[in-house]
Amino acid sequence: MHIRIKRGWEIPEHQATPEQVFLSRRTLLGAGLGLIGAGTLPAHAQGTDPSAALYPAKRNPAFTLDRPMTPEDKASTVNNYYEFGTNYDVGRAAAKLKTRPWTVTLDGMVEQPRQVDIDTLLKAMPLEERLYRHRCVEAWSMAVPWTGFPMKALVDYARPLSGAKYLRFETFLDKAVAPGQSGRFYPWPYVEGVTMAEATNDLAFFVTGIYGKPAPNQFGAPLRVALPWKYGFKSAKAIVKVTFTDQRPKSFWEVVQASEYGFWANVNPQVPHPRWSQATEKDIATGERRPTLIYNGYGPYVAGLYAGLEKERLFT
Ligand SMILES: Nc1nc2c(c(=O)[nH]1)N[C@H]1C(S)=C(S)[C@@H](COP(=O)(O)O)O[C@H]1N2
Ligand SMILES: [Mo]
Repeated sequence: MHIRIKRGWEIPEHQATPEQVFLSRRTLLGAGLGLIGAGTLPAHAQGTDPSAALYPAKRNPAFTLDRPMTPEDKASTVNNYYEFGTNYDVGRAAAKLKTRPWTVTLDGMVEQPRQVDIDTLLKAMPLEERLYRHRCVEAWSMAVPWTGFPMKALVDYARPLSGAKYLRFETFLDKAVAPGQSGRFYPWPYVEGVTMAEATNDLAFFVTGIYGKPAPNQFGAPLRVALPWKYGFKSAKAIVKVTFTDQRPKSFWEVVQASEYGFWANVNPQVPHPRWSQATEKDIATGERRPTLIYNGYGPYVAGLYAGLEKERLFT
């Protein structure tokens, strides 16, 4: 039986948060909380980011939200980035990462392995803005305007061979700049991966910016992944290499604790983490709890990707 489910863009207009409401909420929140200072200024704020002129990119209206956008000051001060510390306040530490020059290697099962400078890549990719929800496996969530390009555009650019089944993402490795990478317990560098079918789905996105500007370092500049139907740990930051392979990549958290963090990691409120429930999530801006949605609300786009894979641990 075919059940027609409403897509994200079919949400009635009155349920979307208009920009003005967002802006006034932000002012209120800012006034109420006493904003945290800018700290170390990232490259874009100093006007030194060579990609600054590419922003803001045109918003793709297909991707709408069912909740208010998270104010910039909140999203910028609640981040997960173990390379720079295990708390959520990593902005200052992450600002030390030099994001220029930055080379991205595209290798493995491709017609011709190559290395591309981030600014060359940015000019070759169709930049757009998308409003996406983000759901961390630790049961917090936000909703932000990412700028970036469809993952499919990079797949086409890389020209994979027909035998390639997965993309493997690798984060930079530099202990001198990232104190967390000296911790021997962890299998650095951070690695993540998706299937080719997932990567070429409409929702899979590479992020280069946020809030209409190049992304500050704590968000994973200059290149990170956004897979909004999966738990946040799948969205690797500061990527230096994308490898096309026929072997399923073993991701960072899977190596650390496979019983808790698997390859698929699709959001599902009915499948608890071994140590906590996933039924609800906490909004990082308001502290409000709301019910978690299957595939983080993106089921109409992605549920079909998993047909025939029911025996896999799709939700861990
Ligand atoms: N390289 C790297 N990527 C990472 C992480 C990390 O520690 N290192 N944390 C992940 C987790 S658990 C989450 S929830 C998101 C957080 O993204 P945000 O800080 O932009 O909200 O980044 C993901 N990507
Ligand atoms: Mo997370």
